[in-house]
Amino acid sequence: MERTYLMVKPDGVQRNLIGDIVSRFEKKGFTLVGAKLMTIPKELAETHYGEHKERPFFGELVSFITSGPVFAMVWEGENVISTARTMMGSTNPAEAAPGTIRGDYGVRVSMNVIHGSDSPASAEREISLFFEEQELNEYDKVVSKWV
Ligand code: DAT
Ligand code: MG
Repeated sequence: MERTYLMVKPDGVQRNLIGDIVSRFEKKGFTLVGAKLMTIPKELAETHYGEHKERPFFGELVSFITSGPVFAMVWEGENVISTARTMMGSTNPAEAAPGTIRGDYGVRVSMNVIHGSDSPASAEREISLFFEEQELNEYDKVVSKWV
């Protein structure tokens, strides 16, 4: 079963959006396999966002993501990586469709509420950056045959 790494960013935590965001993925039919509130160390932030190292906004991105606690999560389900990206909406909240998380709650690209892995390779990489194997829970839900 596919897994993805999702994280409510510091703006989402400050704005009390953890519950709403978790609720959206629960109601959709995905399974939460791991979660924790954490403040990301600078080195981990730089590794996580390594692909953007040369971008002009890299410094701002790292300082924002380390500025307060994030809610780090691993979710499981069929096509969860791409479906979660669809539920998040476009990177720039100004262009994100209404009904998506960024479309409903974001204004600025630099504070866009949520992160989600964009491919199977980045999901695997990001899950192992943020979670130890024993923090992830393997379990079945009775409802799983219905969704
Ligand atoms: P996504 O988070 O949708 O995967 P990304 O990987 O292209 O988007 O960029 C990572 C984060 O960097 C993004 O969520 C917000 C920030 N970012 C992207 N483009 C930016 C820009 N032009 N100015 C400021 N921050 C930007
Ligand atoms: Mg990305």
